[in-house]
Amino acid sequence: MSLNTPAGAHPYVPVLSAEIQEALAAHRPTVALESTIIAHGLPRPRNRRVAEELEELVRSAGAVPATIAVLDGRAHIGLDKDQLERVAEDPAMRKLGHRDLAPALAAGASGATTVSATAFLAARAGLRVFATGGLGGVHRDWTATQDESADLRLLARTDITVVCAGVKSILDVPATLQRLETLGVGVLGYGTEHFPGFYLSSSGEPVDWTVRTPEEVVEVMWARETLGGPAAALIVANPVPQKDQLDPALHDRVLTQALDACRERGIVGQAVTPFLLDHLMQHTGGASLEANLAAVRGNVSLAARIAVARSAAGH
Ligand code: PSU
Ligand code: MN
Repeated sequence: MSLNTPAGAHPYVPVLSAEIQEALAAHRPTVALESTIIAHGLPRPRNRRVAEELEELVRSAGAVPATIAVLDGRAHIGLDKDQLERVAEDPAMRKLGHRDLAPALAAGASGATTVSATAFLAARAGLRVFATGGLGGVHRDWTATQDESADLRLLARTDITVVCAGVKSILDVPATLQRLETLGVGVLGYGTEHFPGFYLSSSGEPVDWTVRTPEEVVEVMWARETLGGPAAALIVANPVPQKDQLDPALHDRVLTQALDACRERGIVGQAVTPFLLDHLMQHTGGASLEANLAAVRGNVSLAARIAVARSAAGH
């Protein structure tokens, strides 16, 4: 599949930055980064600095970053400085899951991409490693609302390695792990026998497989590619370092309040996740934000090391 976008290419074909095109052609390491965390998951103006910092982390590890977003009806894989700034600052940026991509392109709209939209666009462009904070998943009140992030189903159909700090702890973690098993999405604990808890180093739930180095992750990716079979993502669940985690007692107390506030205000759909993340930040004196950032930084660095190890291994 060719994704080069020569002049005159159809505007619905994703645009790869020149740097990403060159890196892919030369089999140099690349890392996809999502933009919803920038536009809707972090407060302004810090979000812009974080967006730049994450790209810098990838570069300093020897890989090429590709932040992914939709701008004026075109899907971009790899943003320049002005485009990245726009994602962080433009209040008109919508939140786009995979299903929103076609309507957004057709309408000429702009939006940040969630894990589902980013993973899809990244894999389509030939990127194999993707870093985010925490995945979406099954919400705690699923039986009443049926709210399950589209991230899960998309990852069940997409060949990509996603480095994350587990799923957001605002979710029903055991139910989400169960869904991942049903959907055939592989889960590796990175340096841990427990699934991470996003703001917390551990969710308390066990994982079946543990790896300890980027090379071991690459070996699993290689084994999957060689085996073949239906497409599915591989999750590398990388815990936030214990020294950077949110105090578990504070986490549990504030999360209960946040979930109550969400229900009382009748917040539903796409607004739920940004509301809960923001509520936690406000009511932990910013501590949840620091834990979130520590998790994202760790994931981005690890993703870059995996991408570099994969290139070095020649696959
Ligand atoms: N990780 C973070 N912050 C975020 C998200 C992930 O640290 O804001 C975003 C991702 O884009 C993820 C989305 O795909 O939250 C899930 O939203 P929902 O539950 O509405 O599917
Ligand atoms: Mn949802």
